[in-house]
Amino acid sequence: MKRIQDARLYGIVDLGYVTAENVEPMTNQLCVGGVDVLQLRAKKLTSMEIERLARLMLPITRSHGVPLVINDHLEIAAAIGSEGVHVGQDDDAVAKARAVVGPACFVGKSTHSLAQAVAAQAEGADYIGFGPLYATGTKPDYVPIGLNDITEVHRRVTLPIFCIGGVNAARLDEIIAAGARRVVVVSAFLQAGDVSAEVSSLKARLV
Ligand code: TZP
Ligand code: MG
Repeated sequence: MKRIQDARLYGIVDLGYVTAENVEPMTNQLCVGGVDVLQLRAKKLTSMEIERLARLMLPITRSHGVPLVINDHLEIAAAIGSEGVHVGQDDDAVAKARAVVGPACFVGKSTHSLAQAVAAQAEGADYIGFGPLYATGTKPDYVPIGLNDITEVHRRVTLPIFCIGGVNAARLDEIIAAGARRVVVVSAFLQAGDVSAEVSSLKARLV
C-alpha cells in the first residue's frame, strides 16, 4: 500500500461528475493512470449509497496499492476499513475523526488559508488540502486563494500539503513554480477523454 507521505497526485471520484454506475470503471482508470491516493466524495448521496460505492471501490484501489479516503463520513470509513478519511473546516474535528476511525486510518483536513493550514497541523491532521487555488465548479461557494501563499504554507507546515482547486494540465507549471509539490485533480481527470492517459501524463510532470 502506498503511503500518504509519499503521495504526489491525489484523485477524487466525485459523484457530481461520475454516475454511480461509472464509479468502478472510473476508479480503475484513475488507478491505472497512477493516482497515489483516491477519495470518494459524494455530497448528495445517502450514507447507505456512499458505503455501497466505497465497497465497490475498495478492491480496485487495494489491487493497485492506492489508499482509499472517504470524504466527510467517519462512520463509513470505520465500517469499511478505508485507509483514510477526510474532514473539512465545518466537519468533525481531527481528534473526533481519529477516535471513530482508529489508529490505522489517516485523517486529512481541508484548509483555505495559511492560518487554517497551521491550525490543522496543530490539530494533528496527517495531511492537508490547501485551496481552492482557482475558482472551481467542483466547490463553487469558495473564494479562490490564488498561488501566493503556497511557498509560505510549505515553510510553516511540515505535513504533506495537497494543493487543490482548478488544478489541470494547463495550470500545472505555474502551480509547481509557485511551490506546490503535491496536487489534487478532480474535474480535469473526471472529464478527460482518456482518463488514465490524462492522469499518467500529469503525474509524469510532478516528479
Ligand atoms: N476542495 C477545495 S477545491 C475542491 C475541493 C474538494 C474541488 C477541486 O476540484 P477541481 O475540479 O479539481 O477544481
Ligand atoms: Mg467535508
